[in-house]
Amino acid sequence: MYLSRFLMPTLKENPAEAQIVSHRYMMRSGMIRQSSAGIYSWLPLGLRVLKKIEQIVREEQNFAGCQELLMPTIQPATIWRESGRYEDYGKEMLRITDRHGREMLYGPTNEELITEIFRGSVRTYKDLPKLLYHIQWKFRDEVRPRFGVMRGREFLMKDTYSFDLNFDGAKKTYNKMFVAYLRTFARMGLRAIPMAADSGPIGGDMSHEFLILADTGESKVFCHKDILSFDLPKDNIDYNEDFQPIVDKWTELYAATDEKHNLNKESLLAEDLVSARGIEVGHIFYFGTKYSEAMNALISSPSGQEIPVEMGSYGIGISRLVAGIIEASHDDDGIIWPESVAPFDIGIINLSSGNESCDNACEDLYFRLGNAGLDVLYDERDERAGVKFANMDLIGLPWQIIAGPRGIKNGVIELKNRATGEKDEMTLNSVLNKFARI
Ligand code: 5CA
Repeated sequence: MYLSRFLMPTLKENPAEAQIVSHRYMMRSGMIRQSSAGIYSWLPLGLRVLKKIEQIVREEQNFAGCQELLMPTIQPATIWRESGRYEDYGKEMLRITDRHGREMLYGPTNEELITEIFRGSVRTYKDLPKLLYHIQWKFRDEVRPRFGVMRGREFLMKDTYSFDLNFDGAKKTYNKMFVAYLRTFARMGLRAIPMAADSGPIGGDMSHEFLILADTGESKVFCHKDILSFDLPKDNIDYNEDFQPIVDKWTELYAATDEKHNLNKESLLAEDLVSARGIEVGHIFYFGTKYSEAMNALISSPSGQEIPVEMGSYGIGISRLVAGIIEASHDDDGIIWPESVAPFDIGIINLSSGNESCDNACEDLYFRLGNAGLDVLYDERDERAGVKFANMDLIGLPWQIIAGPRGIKNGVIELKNRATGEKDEMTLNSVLNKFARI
């Protein structure tokens, strides 16, 4: 992509309304644009990151044995009346009436709709377990939407729903998702800590939130300091394994959000207790037969009895993660994207646009890297070097190729690593060799 053609309305100054660093950098780099309170358009740069995160989540869900489907954003009120949540959900639910006077709503979550799909399609324990998920926009009319996409009203969520014959099966599924979540966040360069949490309006009695620690996080959290250095599940994982030992390891040391915090732990753990702030990037729930009983989602058991199916749900805040990753990875100059979610792999800065040999060398690199399957953003604008450097640092691509007339005369460019700031002089060919292999 040529930068001059790319819609990336950068800002030099921090927007007054942006109180935390991720919101400031997302606005300043032109990733998003507010449409109304808590509702955003995703401009090309922001959408690229959103899609990368979505794809990592999708790959990990598929690998764990989940199947993707897609439910609508608009749901009928009738199914929410069946579960009893229509009134309970209160003002957070956006209610809509269609032209026939039918009550509809913009889904804040999908337990009812998936239960309705399940009861219409699965009747016997022989078809269990089932793990179904979708990646879809949600709407919650939050009292205080804030911090940009961190707490939006409209936001993108991955929500998985599980169906099992009995508690044992449901617990195995819960453990599987627990491990899948550790892996998913690790692929984005994040250490998300599972913590005992309140289940709120989703319900149920077993629930963990996954939080990344950040001073700007909205949740107050407490945990044993050793959890912060636990190894993440290994790369080659077998989802038929029993994950109870991994889950036990992560849950036996104390870790809780504010609502679940046990004050006695403060004196008990003393020096070992870390109290910090965190961003909730995922939340998993086991709620047994709460929805299947209310909505009559029955399956025939091995003994021939009709019993309500055991369920759980598992959410990841995909749009919130974009901001969460920035909170975890930035410096004073801008964002530092982990390679796995970066909007482009490499940025090329042409320090002397219009200089024939510089232009030719940059174009050549641009197309050859592109042909090798890399996503490249090429700054060929007629701008001052300082502006180009500042923009490239702000948008945080992992690698920058800096090409000036003096170097090009000798066949070399400078390769800068955004995270470390290290710069290496390299020949054009060695740059190609380095990246054609990633
Ligand atoms: N149905 C369940 C799980 S599938 C559910 O709705 N869980 S949730 O309420 O905890 O939401 C799942 C995730 O969505 C949260 O962990 C959080 O990362 C994200 N999320 C929730 N509310 C917002 C919001 N207002 N803005 C951005 N992300 C949000």
